[in-house]
Amino acid sequence: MNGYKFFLFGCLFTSLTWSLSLFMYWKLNTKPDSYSQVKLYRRENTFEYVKKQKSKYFKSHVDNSDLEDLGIIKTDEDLVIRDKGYIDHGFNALVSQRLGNYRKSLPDTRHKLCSVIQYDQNLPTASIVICFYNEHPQALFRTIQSVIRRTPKELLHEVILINDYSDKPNLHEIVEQYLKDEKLLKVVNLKKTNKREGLIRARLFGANLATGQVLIFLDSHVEVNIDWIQPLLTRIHNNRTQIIAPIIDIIQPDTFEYKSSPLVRGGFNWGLNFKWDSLPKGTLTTDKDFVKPIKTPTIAGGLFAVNRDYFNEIGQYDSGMNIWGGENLELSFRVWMCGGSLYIEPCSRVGHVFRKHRPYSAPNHEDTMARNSLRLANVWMDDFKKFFISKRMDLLRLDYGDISERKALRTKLGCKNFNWYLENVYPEMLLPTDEADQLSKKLENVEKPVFQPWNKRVRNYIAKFLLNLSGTNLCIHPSKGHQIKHSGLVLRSCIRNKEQIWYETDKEELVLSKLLCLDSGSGKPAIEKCSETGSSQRWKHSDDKGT
Ligand code: LR7
Ligand code: MN
Repeated sequence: MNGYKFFLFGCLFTSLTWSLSLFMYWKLNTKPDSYSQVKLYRRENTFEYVKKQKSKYFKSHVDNSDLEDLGIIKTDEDLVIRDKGYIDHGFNALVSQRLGNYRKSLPDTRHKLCSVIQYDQNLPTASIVICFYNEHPQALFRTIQSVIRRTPKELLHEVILINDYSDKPNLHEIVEQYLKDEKLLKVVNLKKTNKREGLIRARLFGANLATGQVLIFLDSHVEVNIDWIQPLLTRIHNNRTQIIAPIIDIIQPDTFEYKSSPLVRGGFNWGLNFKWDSLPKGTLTTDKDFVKPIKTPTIAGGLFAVNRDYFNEIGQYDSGMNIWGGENLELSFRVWMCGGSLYIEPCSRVGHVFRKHRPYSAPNHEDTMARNSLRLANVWMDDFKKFFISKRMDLLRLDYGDISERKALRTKLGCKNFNWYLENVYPEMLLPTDEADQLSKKLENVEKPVFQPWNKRVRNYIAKFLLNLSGTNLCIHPSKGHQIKHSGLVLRSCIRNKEQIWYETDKEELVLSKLLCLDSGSGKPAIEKCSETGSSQRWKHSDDKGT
């Protein structure tokens, strides 16, 4: 009796294992042509990886897993490459170098529904314009290779590469030789400007050489992801006045890990800095919402696609803008106010290296962001420019050059006014006066507002950070203690505690642990009681995006 039961159980077990193996064999040998199979296809890679790594633990992001060892310092030379790289590029150049000219697999960060979308065969062709200044060679090569290998041939009209008069020795020759060796000179057109122009005029130089139907601008340290171009071209194909940006995924500057970005849209503040805003509540409820284009008041500026004729019709860029900054808001306001529109396409993903700091400055250390912002405020913002100026009284006497041509463009195109833009495109944007009203309303509802004795107004904290000496583990630290007035400042190992966490306020103060303000009054930096008026407590940093 027992033997019989055992036999029956054995038969059942064997047939079950066989059916399961047959099923697995069939699944793993089928190509991923629909979403339900995509996951399995990814798991195939996982299996390969697990085999390769043998005893190593399992990782969810298969494609980033090989990065682990790339940062290991083996020689003194490695150390120099890494540390000099942080200064020259704002990222770990040793990892970038070892990662090489192309990375085969990136995590597919799109929503699952994106991979089943069938795109029109008959899309317009694209000229990709990339300008660079002193870029790290491998970062640039990865940008080019990712474009060439992840763009269907018939859609890639050309890549236009503009060297913005880089002064790194031999960089131009290195790039030229690389393109020759890789036989890329047919697709990639490398040109150099005659002087340092800045990213705005360098892009214009490239755009004016282009002959494809659509222009796509990219920064020189990006990697485009799977099927990145089709969603962009599709939108423009359907409506020539839409400008479309991809979702900008994050390439981490220390490890080069590729991470997905959430769906957000672009906005700005009255300091005329670009910022990301979360989507209005309820926008993302069903799966389908995750693949719909996102209407956006502004774009980040670095990566977008535009119909080439339309780009020329609406006045390209303001060529009077120098080096860096402001052109993204100028383009955004202009497009909306003059009849076009801006969208972010969630199925198009491009990774961008978010650097630790901007590693270059403008000639003569000009604050080009300020100058460019003044130009755009005076051309496009009508009376609302006062809100910018009142935040930046220091700019009142700054010479921002001649803007008559841009004003004439606005008249010629018959554009709507800035009030229309705010009401219709960015109704969430509060005027500083509304902000004050909202704040006092909030205060009315607070029964006993608690004020610190030193604090006559409610401080509005807009950022929180350590002051970290770039490329080191050293942070600014009070010599006597964070609660002690007149305490000087020294460098100590970063420990992220009360003694090191600074808060930036909307009045440009830097407040240590929300208590005492960074002060330069005595000639040496120290922490002092926060005063309402003292200009010795107002601090500016040239890049507030952390890029
Ligand atoms: O003088 C220069 N000449 C250049 O050719 C200075 C820069 N450049 C090149 C540079 O090599 C790079 O390829 O221009 C490109 C952009 O410069 P970055 O990478 O220093 O700019 P960023 O990434 O710090 O800043 C963002 O804002 C800029 C405002 O002028 C531009 O619009 C950038 O394109 C833009 N980048 C992005 O939108 C990527 C996503 C970041 C975010 C948010
Ligand atoms: Mn960039």
